[in-house]
Formats: sequence, C-alpha cells, structure tokens
Amino acid sequence: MAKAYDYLFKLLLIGDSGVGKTCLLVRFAEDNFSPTFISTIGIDFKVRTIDLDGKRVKLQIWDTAGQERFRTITTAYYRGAMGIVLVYDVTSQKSFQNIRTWIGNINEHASSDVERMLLANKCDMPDRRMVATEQGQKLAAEYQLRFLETSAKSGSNVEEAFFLLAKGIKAKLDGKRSAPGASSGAASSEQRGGKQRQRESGKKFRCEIL
Ligand SMILES: Nc1nc2c(ncn2[C@@H]2O[C@H](COP(=O)(O)OP(=O)(O)O)[C@@H](O)[C@H]2O)c(=O)[nH]1
Ligand SMILES: [Mg+2]
Repeated sequence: MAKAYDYLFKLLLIGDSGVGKTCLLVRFAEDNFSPTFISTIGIDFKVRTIDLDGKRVKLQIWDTAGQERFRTITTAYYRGAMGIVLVYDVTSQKSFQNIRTWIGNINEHASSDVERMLLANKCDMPDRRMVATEQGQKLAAEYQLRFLETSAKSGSNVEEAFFLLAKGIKAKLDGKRSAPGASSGAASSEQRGGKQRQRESGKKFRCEIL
C-alpha cells in the first residue's frame, strides 16, 4: 500500500499557560474553537496532513499537557522536534516577556537547527491588547523568527502559521535556503489557497499578516 504521506514533521507548541496553545492546535487540526472545555484537558498531539508543493506533509503537533505552568518542560518533549511554535498572548505582557525564557529553554534542549516561529495570539481582542505588534516584530527580528499575529478564536492566520513553519522545514530538508524573518509575510500570503481565503473572508476578526 502506498504511504499516506511524503514527509512527517514533528512540531511543538511552547509558551506560557493560558496563551492559547491548545486552542491554536484544535483550530488548526479540527477547525474548531471551544473556549471552556479545551483549556482543562491536556492533549498529547494532533495530526493534520497538508499539501505542500504537491507533496503530502503529515504534521504531528505536540501540545504540553499543562507542564508549562511550572516551566518543567523536559528534554524529552523537545526530542525529534523539527519545528517549534512559540506563543504569547497579546493581552498579557508577562507572556510576552517570558518568550525570552522559552527561547533559552529551546536553545538548551532542542536541536540547534530547529525551525522556530513566534505567534502573537488573541489578536481578536484589540481593546485588551497590551503588547503592540511592533514589539512582537522587534523580538522576532532579534531572534530571527518568523512572526504572525493570530487568533485561535477567529482562526485568523492559524493556517498561515502552520503552513509557513512546515514550508520552512521542508525547504531546509530539500536543501534550499529559506530566509526567516522579514520576508515571511510574502511567503505566507503566497501559500493561501483560494479555499482558505474564502473561509477567512467570512470571519469577523481580522489580524494583520506581517
Ligand atoms: N479571545 C481569544 N481567546 C483565546 C484565544 N485562544 C485561546 N483563548 C482562550 O484563552 C484561554 C486559554 O487557552 P488554552 O488554549 O487553554 O491555552 P494554553 O494553556 O496555552 O493551552 C481559554 O479560555 C481560551 O478560550 C484567542 O485567539 N482569542
Ligand atoms: Mg493547553
């Protein structure tokens, strides 16, 4: 029987408790948002197979089961990770400040060539925003991370984020050079299929693609 995929990528979600990691995962894997139920459960991983340049790419995305509350993410969690999604909450300065700590954690435990990206989640709440877009951009530039503002609630930029990360990993594997940082926005809009665009256009919230 033919293999169901051409590539298998292991991805991780990292960031403070409450920033929306589990919601982002559920949004991406199931296109669903269930605010009350999700936050109480710990998920190991979810999978979704996407198409990249005609290849089937199976994404196995791991979520912490609440260990991040105590910053006790162990080396085992990072093992074999090819991509890491760092998440903060735009309504929480603390979660933004802690990104540096999480990056330190990644540097210590993850493979040195792991693809990393920074997500500013909950951008559907402009009235409660405490972290400006520019602050996120600046931090991302400092560490050479791809950067997007997302909303697990509205779904804004969630597809783009995972596609962008997967594309970066594939490019690396294929031996190509992919430029992280400033040019990532262009790559992200280029990946947006007609269907995705249609789905997003009816949504209430809109977050900026950077
Ligand atoms: N408004 C809004 N709330 C969100 C968003 N993502 C998550 N939340 C809420 O934030 C809380 C924590 O989310 P959760 O996914 O459990 O965070 P985790 O601890 O990082 O896994 C929950 O009450 C979610 O409903 C978002 O994009 N927008
Ligand atoms: Mg969670």
